[in-house]
Amino acid sequence: MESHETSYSHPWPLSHIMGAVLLSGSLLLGPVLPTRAEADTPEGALRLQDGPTAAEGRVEVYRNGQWGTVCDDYINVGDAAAVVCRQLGYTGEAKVFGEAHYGPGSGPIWMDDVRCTGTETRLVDCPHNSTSHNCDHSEDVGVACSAQ
Ligand SMILES: [Ca+2]
Ligand SMILES: [Ca+2]
Repeated sequence: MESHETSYSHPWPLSHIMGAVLLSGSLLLGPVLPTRAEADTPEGALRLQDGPTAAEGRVEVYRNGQWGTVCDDYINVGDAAAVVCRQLGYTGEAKVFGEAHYGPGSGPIWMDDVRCTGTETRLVDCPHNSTSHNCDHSEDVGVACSAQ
């Protein structure tokens, strides 16, 4: 594949480890520190945007203080939908869509070449390229979850 494909081979990119350290620090120190609005949103949080119900929509991930999207490259290789829906608390059937099924997002594309195994706790735990991408928002991933 393209040369940048090798850059994701490390399963724990530094930005991810830093995020985990910052997150655990903020959890420990949270009660004594002044809170900002965005401090309530943990690194790696997900939301579903622009779907017909709250349980489906374009997948957006919170990273580096900003919501961004997920590229559809390789998204069908693993069970990314199951990971997304489980992270959001849905336990039923999960479907994934590429090509901006719920419309294109805006802002950063935080994750490319996402290849979940389906057992990850959070989408950001799935192997992926977090340092570069070759996508645009016409490739934004969408997911449909269901409660049962
Ligand atoms: Ca693509
Ligand atoms: Ca790609």
